[in-house]
Amino acid sequence: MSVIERLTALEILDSRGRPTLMTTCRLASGAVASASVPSGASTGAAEALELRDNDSGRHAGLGVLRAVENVCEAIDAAVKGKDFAEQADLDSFLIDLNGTANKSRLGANAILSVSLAFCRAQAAERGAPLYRHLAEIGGLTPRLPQPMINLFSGGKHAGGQVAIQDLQIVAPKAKTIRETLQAASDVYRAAADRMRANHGLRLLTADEGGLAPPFASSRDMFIEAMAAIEAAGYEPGDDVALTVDVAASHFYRDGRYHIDGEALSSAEMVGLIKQWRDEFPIVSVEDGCDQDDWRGWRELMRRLKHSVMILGDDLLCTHPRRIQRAISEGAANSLLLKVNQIGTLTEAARARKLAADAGWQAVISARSGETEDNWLADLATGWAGDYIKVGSITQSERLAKYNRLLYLEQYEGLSL
Ligand code: 2PG
Ligand code: MG
Repeated sequence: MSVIERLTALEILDSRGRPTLMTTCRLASGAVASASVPSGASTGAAEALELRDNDSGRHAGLGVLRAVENVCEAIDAAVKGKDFAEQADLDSFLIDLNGTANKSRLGANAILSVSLAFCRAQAAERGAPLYRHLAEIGGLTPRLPQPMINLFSGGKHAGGQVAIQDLQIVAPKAKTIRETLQAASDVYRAAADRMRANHGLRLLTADEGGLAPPFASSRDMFIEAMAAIEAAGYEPGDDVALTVDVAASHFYRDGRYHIDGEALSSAEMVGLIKQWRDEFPIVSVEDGCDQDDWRGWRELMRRLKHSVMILGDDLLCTHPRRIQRAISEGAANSLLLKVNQIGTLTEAARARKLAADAGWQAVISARSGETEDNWLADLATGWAGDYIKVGSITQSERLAKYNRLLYLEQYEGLSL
C-alpha cells in the first residue's frame, strides 16, 4: 500500500533554458522522491498537451506555473490520503481526474510529473532500484539498452541548416555500455576535429549536444559521419553503424518533402532514403515520412523493412491507438517511446507491450529539452529497450543518463 501524503511542484529550467516541472511526492510511509519532466521541440501532432502559461510577460509565454499549481492544488487535493496499491491505480485516477483525451485540462507535463514522482517514491518504499520497479510495472525482464548516440544535428534541433534532424551512431559489436561510450566519444572527437579543419568552426553544438556544421546537403551529413568513423579508427558498418531521425513531418508542406532544395513526392522521399541506405551503413530510419503519410510509411516498410528498423516517433506518439493502426497496416516495425508524448507511465507501458507483442524493436527516447534527472536510463533498462536515445556524448543532461547506465552496468550486474 502506498498512501500519498503530499505533492509539491516547482518550476525549474530545462537544457534549453525553458521552464519545466519538478514534482515531489511524499508517501505516508515517509518515502519521498522527486522527478522532472522533459520537453520536445519537434513534437508530433498527436502528442498529449504540454500546459504552458502563455503569459508573454514571463519566459516568452513558456512558463509552467499553471501546471505547477495544478499539481500543488487540484491533483494534491484529489490524491491526498488515498492509497494507490499500484502505479496503474494512480495513473487511471489521474486520467479520470483530468477528463480530456489529450490531458489538456491539468496538462500532460503536470500529470506525468506526478506519475513519475510517485513511481520513484513507491520504488523507495519497496526498497527496489527504480529500474527493477519499472520492470515490474512493464512486465518485462530488465536488460541494458544499446545507446544510439547523436553525432550531427540539423532540422529543428539545429536551426534547419540541413533538413535531416539527427544522425546518430551505434556500436553493434560493443559488448558493454563502457565500450559503446568510448567508441562514441572517439568518433565525436574525430568529427569535431574535422569540423575545425574544414569549416574553421569551434565546437558549437545543437540542442542535444551534436555537432551542426553547415552541410551542403543531407548526403554530406552521412559522408562526414563516415569520414569521422574512419578517422577515429573504426570500421563503418562493422564497428560503428548509423541511425537517422529524418523527422520528415517537419519539412513536409503541401504534400511535398522539402529537402536539399527539392520538393519530393512521397515515393521520391522513400526513394531518397533507399539511396542513403544503399550507400551508407544505416540500421534505423526514424520518421522517414510525415506523421499522416500512412501510404509513404507502408511503402518505406515494403522497400526497407528487411534491412533497417522503420521507427515511428511523430507517427506513433507513444499512443496505443496509433501503434495498433501501424501494426495492422504494416506501417512501421519499431516504436520510439517517449513517456511525455502520452502523459502517464501506465499508458506508455501499454504502448511498450503492444510493440513487444508485435515483435517490434523499441527505442526509449529522451527529448531535446531535458533535465539532469536520470530516470530515463532506468526506464530503458527496466522496459528492456533495444536502444536508448539520449542525444550526444556531451552536456550533463545527456550524460546523467549515460552515467546512470554505466552505474547499472557496474553495480547491478546488468548487461547489453
Ligand atoms: C525526436 C526527439 C529526440 P524532440 O525527434 O526523436 O531527439 O526530439 O524531443 O525535439 O521531439
Ligand atoms: Mg524523432
